[in-house]
Amino acid sequence: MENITLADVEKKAVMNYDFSIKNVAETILKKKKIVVMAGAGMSVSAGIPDFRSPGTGLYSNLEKYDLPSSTSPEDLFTIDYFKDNPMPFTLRAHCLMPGQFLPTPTHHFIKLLSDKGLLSRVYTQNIDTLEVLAGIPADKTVFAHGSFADVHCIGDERHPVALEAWRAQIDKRDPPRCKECDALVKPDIVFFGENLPERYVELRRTDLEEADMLIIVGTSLQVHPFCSLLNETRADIPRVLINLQPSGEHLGLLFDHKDNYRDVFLKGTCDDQVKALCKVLGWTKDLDRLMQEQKKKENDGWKIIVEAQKKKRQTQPK
Ligand code: CNA
Repeated sequence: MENITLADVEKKAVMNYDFSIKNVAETILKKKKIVVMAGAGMSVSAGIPDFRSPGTGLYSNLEKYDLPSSTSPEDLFTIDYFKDNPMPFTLRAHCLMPGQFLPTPTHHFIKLLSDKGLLSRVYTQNIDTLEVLAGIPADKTVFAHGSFADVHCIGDERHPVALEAWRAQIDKRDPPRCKECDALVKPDIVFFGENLPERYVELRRTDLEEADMLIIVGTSLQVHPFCSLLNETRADIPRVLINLQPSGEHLGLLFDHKDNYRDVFLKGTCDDQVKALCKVLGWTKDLDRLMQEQKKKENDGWKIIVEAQKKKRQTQPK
């Protein structure tokens, strides 16, 4: 896709070389198949640290997991490491247990894109399930790195485990084991060394080829293969990054480069930037309404995730 050469007139048609937030908002309204790529920065204001922000990210704060000095931050999420030493991940899972965090304005903005018929799909690297709590429809969401919304053992049979039973063990800081085969149990989040979910593999190609705009929020674009999605779109669609700092330049996002005709960097927190977008779009009331509705459900997070797991089990028992 990347190497397709566009004529000057086609390049101009993408954004008319106007990379202002006003033009981003106006462009959004002309689209129907927006793909959002999301990362941990989107959930920081919910109280969940990202990985790589210096000082506040998880990788700067690993001391509570009592890891040997030879351990790298990635080890915490590596399947072979987990098999040998499940305790650090158990402590991490306790900190991240769904239900303690609420979706952010950025999650609600994605819900609005969906409500208004503009969202093709959100591909999220996040595992915190806040997309579910924000009410983004399941068919519009791809949890590219899995999520905490379901739990299986890591034995060959992958026995399903009820979320409540798994949580009871995690709350005791006791690495859960399968009642049927004694294998360790873990949420369906993708560890380093594991394959990405089938749904990601099945939908990715068509979604990206058909996308008419890409919005990338809160990600350092360091994790493969997810980050390469941004080069799987057509060459004539705008790509907008909303982040505290530029990312993805190593993958070809051009921003200030003289050849840029389609990449926009909106610098700042995702929440501030989506609120500013909503203002131009005339969606501020809609965003406020979704946030007010959320407040009424603020204690229901865990229940919603448990119910969703039960419903899923009824339709697909394995
Ligand atoms: P990352 O590598 O930690 O990058 C986060 C990016 O977000 C950085 O570029 C930050 O500058 C930026 N950022 C931080 N706060 C904000 C903010 N408020 N507004 C805008 N930008 C901000 O995380 P990635 O998502 O890029 O890396 C992918 C990993 C992170 C995936 O495997 C995830 O599973 C994993 N992760 C997920 C969560 C979660 O589910 N909430 C939390 C931490 C890590």
